[in-house]
Amino acid sequence: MVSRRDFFYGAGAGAVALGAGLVTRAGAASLPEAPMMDKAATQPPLAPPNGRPYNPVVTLNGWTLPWRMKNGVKEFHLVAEPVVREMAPGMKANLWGYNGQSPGPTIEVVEGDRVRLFVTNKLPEHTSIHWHGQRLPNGMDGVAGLNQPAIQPGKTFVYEFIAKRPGTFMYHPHADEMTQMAMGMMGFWVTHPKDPSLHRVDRDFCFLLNAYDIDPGSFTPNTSTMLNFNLWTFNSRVFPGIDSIVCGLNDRVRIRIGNLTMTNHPIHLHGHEFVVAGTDGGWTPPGSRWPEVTADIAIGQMRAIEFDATDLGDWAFHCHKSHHTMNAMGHGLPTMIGVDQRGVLGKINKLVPDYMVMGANGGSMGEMEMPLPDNTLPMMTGQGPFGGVEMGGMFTTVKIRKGLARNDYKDPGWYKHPAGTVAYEWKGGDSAMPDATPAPDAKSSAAKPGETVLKVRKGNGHGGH
Ligand SMILES: [Cu+2]
Repeated sequence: MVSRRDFFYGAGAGAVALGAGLVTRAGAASLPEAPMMDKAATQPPLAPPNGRPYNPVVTLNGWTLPWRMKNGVKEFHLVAEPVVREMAPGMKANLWGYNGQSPGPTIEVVEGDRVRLFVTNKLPEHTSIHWHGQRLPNGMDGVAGLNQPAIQPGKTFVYEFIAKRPGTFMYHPHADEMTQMAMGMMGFWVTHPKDPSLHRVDRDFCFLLNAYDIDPGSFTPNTSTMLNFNLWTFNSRVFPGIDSIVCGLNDRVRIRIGNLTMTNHPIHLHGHEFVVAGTDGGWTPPGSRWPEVTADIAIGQMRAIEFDATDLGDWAFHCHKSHHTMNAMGHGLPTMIGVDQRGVLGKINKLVPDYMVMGANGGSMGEMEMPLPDNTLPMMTGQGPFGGVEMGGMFTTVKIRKGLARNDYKDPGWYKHPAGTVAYEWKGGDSAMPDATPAPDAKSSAAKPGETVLKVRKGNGHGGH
């Protein structure tokens, strides 16, 4: 009998063929290191230290998993384990994830790479990993029971395949799936084209859409929830804990989004049109693209949207379902608009402590000073330069600035609006903006009345195949 330590580290004879997916003892002797991450902040892109060149992605509030090259094979080590994820300052959640965080690290490889992934299970139950969207041998597809035995606690399995198709992918368990996805087990995968001049953009971001049901004041998701999630997240973060997407003026920007929630999300960008340049199945042919400002991302889908960052500012970027831009406590409240409820809250609170009523003039709960249980975020929150943003959940900003260095992803602070370009209170008299003068930052890309501008992608290599 082999002890766990021997199983992981013991060298020796008796190597078994890898095809069955089990670690051989010889293989286990050289298990690659499993880097861990202890921060929820967006990490800088990982420039490939070896292997073939590519233009790395930036994972929003995430990171890319380093690898080692072994005889030309890219080896990664994922550890499935319980993690504590900060969802926003002031709230932490007990989740399950990989290598210290949920979601797990992004895996980046190049089309044609031979990839070997060691997966160690430190969860209290069995798991597996399905490589969502990949072309691979059937026995590497990761459906426990169907394609492989489940990975039992304490065991390490090996997956090995060639990353055949460039594009946008995800990974997640295919074992006790409802529980494990509800606990945050998922990650992003990008296979870059082998010709790095293809599909080239200036900034390439990615994140997953995920959702949790965590009762206010508690730390652990309710894993039996099927629809009524109360925290709608980008990479297991909620606004105002989601980092901004920082872009240089006139950069070509790609944002890759994968949806591992149980509902669809119409993702909306302000101030710019984009095209869907990639889907689950690969790059879209350029002739099939049309401009839009909202892309609905269905359950299990990936979308890569692209746009030219032509207009300076802090542009909202969010799910358009309004209850998905709210944090917990947003459900089950009656509409109180127009109801005179002076004194009602006090009376109700004698019967139901912590009961909250909606304002008579609308929601405006961002401004309400409610005592919240520990480890609970306000429902609609976030301070902007002009006051409360009154958002939560799936909301962030695309910040477009002049003169950013190519690899500068630091938050530049709030946009400083040129004089005369901010909506203002009318107090009589003439407009503060001279008539018929374009705003100083407006590029001449605007359509004349009656004219439709269809933005054609600029530059080389955006053309797909
Ligand atoms: Cu949504």
